[in-house]
Amino acid sequence: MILIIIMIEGGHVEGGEVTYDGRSLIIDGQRKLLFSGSIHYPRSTPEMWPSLISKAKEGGLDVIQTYVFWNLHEPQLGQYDFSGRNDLVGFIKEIEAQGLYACLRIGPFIEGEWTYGGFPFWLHDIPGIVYRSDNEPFKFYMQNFTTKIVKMMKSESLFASQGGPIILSQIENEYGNIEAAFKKKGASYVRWAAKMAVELQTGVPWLMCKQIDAPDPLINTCNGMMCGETFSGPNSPNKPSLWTENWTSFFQVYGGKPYIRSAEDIAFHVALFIARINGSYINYYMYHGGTNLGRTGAAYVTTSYYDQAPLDEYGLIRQPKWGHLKELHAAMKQCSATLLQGVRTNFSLGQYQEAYVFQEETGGGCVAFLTNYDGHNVTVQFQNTAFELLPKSISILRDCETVIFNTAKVNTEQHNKRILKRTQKFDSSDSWEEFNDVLPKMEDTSLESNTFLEQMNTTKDKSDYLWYTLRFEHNLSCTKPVLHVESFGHVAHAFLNNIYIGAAHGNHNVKGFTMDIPIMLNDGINNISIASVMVGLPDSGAFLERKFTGLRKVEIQCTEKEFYNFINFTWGYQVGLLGEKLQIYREENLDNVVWKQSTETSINRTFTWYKTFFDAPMGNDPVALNLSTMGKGEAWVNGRSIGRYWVSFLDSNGNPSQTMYHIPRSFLKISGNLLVLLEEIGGNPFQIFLNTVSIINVREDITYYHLSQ
Ligand SMILES: *[C@@H]1O[C@H](CO)[C@@H](O)[C@H](O)[C@H]1NC(C)=O
Ligand SMILES: *[C@@H]1O[C@H](CO)[C@@H](O)[C@H](O)[C@H]1NC(C)=O
Ligand SMILES: *[C@@H]1O[C@H](CO)[C@@H](O)[C@H](O)[C@H]1NC(C)=O
Ligand SMILES: *[C@@H]1O[C@H](CO)[C@@H](O)[C@H](O)[C@H]1NC(C)=O
Ligand SMILES: *[C@@H]1O[C@H](CO)[C@@H](O)[C@H](O)[C@H]1NC(C)=O
Ligand SMILES: *[C@@H]1O[C@H](CO)[C@@H](O)[C@H](O)[C@H]1NC(C)=O
Ligand SMILES: *[C@@H]1O[C@H](CO)[C@@H](O)[C@H](O)[C@H]1NC(C)=O
Ligand SMILES: *[C@@H]1O[C@H](CO)[C@@H](O)[C@H](O)[C@H]1NC(C)=O
Ligand SMILES: *[C@@H]1O[C@H](CO)[C@@H](O)[C@H](O)[C@H]1NC(C)=O
Ligand SMILES: *[C@@H]1O[C@H](CO)[C@@H](O)[C@H](O)[C@H]1NC(C)=O
Ligand SMILES: CC(=O)N[C@H]1CO[C@H](CO)[C@@H](O)[C@@H]1O
Repeated sequence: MILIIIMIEGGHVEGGEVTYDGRSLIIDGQRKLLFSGSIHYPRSTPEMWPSLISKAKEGGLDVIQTYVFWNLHEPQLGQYDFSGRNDLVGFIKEIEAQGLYACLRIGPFIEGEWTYGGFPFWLHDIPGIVYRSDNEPFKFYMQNFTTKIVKMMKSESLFASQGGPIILSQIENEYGNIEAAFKKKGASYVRWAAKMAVELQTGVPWLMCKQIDAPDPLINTCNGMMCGETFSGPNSPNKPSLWTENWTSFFQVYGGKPYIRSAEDIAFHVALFIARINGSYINYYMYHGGTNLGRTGAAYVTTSYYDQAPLDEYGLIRQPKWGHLKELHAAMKQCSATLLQGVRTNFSLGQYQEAYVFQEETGGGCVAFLTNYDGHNVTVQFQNTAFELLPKSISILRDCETVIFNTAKVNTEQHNKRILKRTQKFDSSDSWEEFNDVLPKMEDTSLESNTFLEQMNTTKDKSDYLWYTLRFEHNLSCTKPVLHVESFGHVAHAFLNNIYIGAAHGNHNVKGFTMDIPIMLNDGINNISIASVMVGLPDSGAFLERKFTGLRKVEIQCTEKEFYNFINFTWGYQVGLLGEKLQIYREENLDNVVWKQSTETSINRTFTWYKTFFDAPMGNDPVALNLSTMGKGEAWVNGRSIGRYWVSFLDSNGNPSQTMYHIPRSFLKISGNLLVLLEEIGGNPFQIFLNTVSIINVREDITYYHLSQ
């Protein structure tokens, strides 16, 4: 109850010693029922943080949870960056200023659909390194970074034990999923990581999520959609049931459809977690997803991240999710004293119906959860009163009498609709200028090798693009040769004798793809150039340091007997595109290349840069580009990347996974904003629209429809 008062009054949270027992976290001697939401600071901008955090607070959250993004903070070994979107301290201080708590998931492996799971790529080149194992080089760098972050938080007095907002920290991340792959070194690594973390003496508990063997005093926690059903509970009776990731939706990949998880379903599982496994901390993953700006998304992950969360990509309230959960939080807070102190009993109310009752031993407080797992309405008798239970729902009864919330009953006021207003079309042909990137020839490349090079180790993640170039003398007799390419990269584009001959791509769920293109060869010398493209680095699995991407095989096939296998030929390599090297997306570098006016013939060109200038839409509404007529590439506004786009990869219904691309307001000035697009497949820039995004409230019985992207 005290917590609620603090929340309503706002202002500074009173930190204090954070401990726990089998029932809950205990902050400054008070038991806590806490609702938490993930908001990742680099997936929005510092200008957006105050409003995101205040909407989270208004939605009934007590805690903001974030990962710490190692590869943003230490892009080069020993060179740190905590500025702008990387201002972790600023983000935590904003949480504190709004009177909320923070949960800091340091990792420093985070997965998180973030490129390379948050690891800086230089880690790959540390001799003898094996990530996330009992391996000395890895442990050295993990400890070094973790220590750096903890010291930074301590020096700003941000742990609750120092009077700050951080009540929990996390070490590692879902390691239980891969621990077995490391055999004995998995278990010893878990023990080392726990000990290392505890020795940093933060004064607040450490968590390990999805880690059933989390050593004392670390708390093992649940991640998933249905922790009320799937969690086997804490690994000690002295630890509380905490849910660190209750997925409000699911991340989206290119080629995939948005995952719509209903407000009713989320509310059901949150209530069940509290009722059935004494849950006292629930975190929504994500509460605000945001945008994978730049090249920060992991393999195939869309630039828009968890747009279906209670706060959408733009930070706008998504109804009915936000409002329904707000009501659930308020209902639970009314009962929190009983939930945290009462004795729980449960009994059957029918074949698919169950009651969970929390009864205070003194004072008489009572809370009941009447659960109906069935898909039909049923009427049950509870304490001599009849209650009608909606299908797949939980009714929450204050004083075990009055229904104060039903998970399946969404308030009809709580609906809204996203409005996209077109403010500009980039259609007049004089508005665009273009530059065709240069196709590298073998003799221009500075790097040669007579075996295929692994892509990530060659690019060092400086670019998504790696060119493989080859010159060979043709002497086969066949008339219908086929270029056959096998790749572990994500996309391949092939050129033969300077002509584009085609592309192919893989998808998130299958490693690798093949491409077969009928070709015509010149007599004598022929040139092949293949661009192998990554759409983010992998972010999961054991032995990430050994992952192999890029081309695996290139052949020209005639007949079964007559073919060239180019695997042992000498190939020339070029990392990245010329425009990237010259950074022509920055205004000061535009003159590094010669741009020409775009015309109607500029449509559908591969590896072409387009630039134009535009004025910001009036007002403060969020801004987005509709790139529905483009193919695949990356976009920059005033020199800052707003992310990769990939519109040509259609989902199983024939729709692009993402057409709207967020331009954070703070990237814009009033007029003369430079927009640069790198288009790799072919698109039409004359049909691009600038939009503002807003929401209006609508009543369900009048009009309500889910607006997809
Ligand atoms: C991290 O390692 C560097 C040397 O690589 C050292 O200078 C620094 O003090 C270490 N930091 C911590 C916090 O251990
Ligand atoms: C929840 O608390 C009750 C006592 O109130 C206890 O019997 C039960 O084992 C606990 N459940 C879990 C999953 O911890
Ligand atoms: C109480 O709940 C537990 C766990 O959900 C279940 O195993 C048990 O059968 C329930 N008890 C009764 C009496 O329904
Ligand atoms: C359940 O009951 C409600 C009214 O209490 C009604 O609106 C709804 O249609 C019923 N649902 C089913 C599946 O019978
Ligand atoms: C990675 O590239 C370096 C050269 O930059 C090379 O020495 C090393 O063997 C490569 N490692 C792997 C695993 O391919
Ligand atoms: C045919 O071309 C391949 C590849 O250029 C070369 O290895 C081979 O020696 C050539 N064969 C003849 C008969 O010229
Ligand atoms: C292949 O590349 C070489 C060297 O750049 C060039 O001289 C030759 O004209 C090219 N051949 C074709 C058919 O493009
Ligand atoms: C390529 O070279 C390797 C090592 O020399 C050899 O084992 C392999 O058979 C060669 N492959 C082809 C297709 O010539
Ligand atoms: C774009 O060009 C490709 C060949 O490069 C062609 O297959 C495709 O039909 C063209 N698309 C449009 C819309 O013109
Ligand atoms: C994006 O633009 C296309 C036409 O260029 C249009 O059909 C589509 O509806 C627009 N998408 C949105 C979400 O406005
Ligand atoms: C780990 C986990 O809980 N996964 C579940 C996530 O939710 C979906 C849909 O409810 C389930 O299918 C998964 O099993």
